[in-house]
Amino acid sequence: MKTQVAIIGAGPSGLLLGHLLRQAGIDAMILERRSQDYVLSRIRAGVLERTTTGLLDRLGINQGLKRDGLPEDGFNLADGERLIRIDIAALTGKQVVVYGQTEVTRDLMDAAPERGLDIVYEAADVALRDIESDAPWVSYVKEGKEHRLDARLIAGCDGYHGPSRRAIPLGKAREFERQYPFGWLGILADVPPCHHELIYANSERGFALASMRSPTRSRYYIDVPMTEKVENWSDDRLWDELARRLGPEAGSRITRGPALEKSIAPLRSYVFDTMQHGSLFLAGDAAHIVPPTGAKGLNLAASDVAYLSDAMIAFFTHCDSDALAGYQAKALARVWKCERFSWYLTKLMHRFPEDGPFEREMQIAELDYIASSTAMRTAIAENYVGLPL
Ligand code: FAS
Ligand code: PHB
Repeated sequence: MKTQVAIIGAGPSGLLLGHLLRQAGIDAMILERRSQDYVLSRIRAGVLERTTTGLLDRLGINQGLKRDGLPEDGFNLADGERLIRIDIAALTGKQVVVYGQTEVTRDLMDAAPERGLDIVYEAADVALRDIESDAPWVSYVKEGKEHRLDARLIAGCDGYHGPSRRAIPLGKAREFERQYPFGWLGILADVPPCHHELIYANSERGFALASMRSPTRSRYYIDVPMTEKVENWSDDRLWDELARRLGPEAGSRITRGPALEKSIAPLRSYVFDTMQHGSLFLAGDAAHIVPPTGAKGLNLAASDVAYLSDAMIAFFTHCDSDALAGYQAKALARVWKCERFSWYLTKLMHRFPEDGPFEREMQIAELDYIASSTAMRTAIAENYVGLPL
């Protein structure tokens, strides 16, 4: 089989890239290791920047977004009893939209057949070949049979654990990593949210986040030590802990219900500073990971794809190799800014076991400054709504 761009991974970055290339008349094929249902069973991000919703609008794959997306004018930082509101609409003129990654992924998958975007699910043993040549190819096994897909370019959109990044010789890249001593225990439940906007809370007992998916479906998180096991947390124990950490006001408004999903996600900052190697291009979690505190994971994957699709379209339609060569620098510049913002909010809103009273006073002083300074809230708002491409 032959295509112009072989895409590894049917997560948000692979699907968005596939659709943008198809819209420009460029052939693309996606190889996904898991089944469609498995990919859709993941509960991940929930906040979309304007750059991400802009891509869905550009593709015309925005019916669900328009129907069910919740535009948000602000979000809140809770520090004990104090609630500091970041009025993103007033400070930046922009909003974010709450619309689940699961819904985005489903909309992109559903639109694929009618737009001629081929997705091979349950493609096992994907291996990248001759990536340093102009004729790279990918081998994979489907229903026990070996297959070969020839392409002009390969896009590694296979997440942190995928094969694409590992296909790049380590000597060609630098790795930057910060592991955090805690993970996020999340719960999804069909209960109304305790507040109409997101609340990030830094409490004596630790971090909590009150988020939502719809007026009747909520998503909450607390931080737990990385050694923690989800089975140690009954729904009741988690609801009790959320009420304590979100404070008397928001905590008292929590509606409890059975968990639809409960899982622990590790927190990590990671950058692999080579996003092109020969004919292989990395995008999304395959090249970088941010802690979810800044709601940047999915949005950074989308901005990579905005840059990469433009470069690939210029290459295939105008033989513009410079556009391809320019992808990495553009993407990495935005990656590092989002890494900084996600690390900054994580430092501000979590209690680190190694921190002492001085570090805590630093958090309090920082929150005091945010509460008193429009300039500081504007800086946070600009980063939260999404930096321009
Ligand atoms: P993805 O990981 O989404 O997609 C990669 C795809 O490649 C997957 O479908 C995978 O099955 C496939 N793949 C892997 N290996 C393969 C192989 N060998 N062959 C073929 N296919 C292969 N962000 C937030 O903003 N808020 C959150 O709350 C949040 N929670 C998260 C929780 C978890 C557990 C994780 C891992 C991430 C979370 N994120 C969150 C970040 C998340 O949104 C990611 O940034 C986003 O999924 C990145 O999208 P992709 O780059 O497409 O990678
Ligand atoms: C979510 O709704 O899942 C969510 C929202 C904001 C974050 C992280 C996760 O920062």
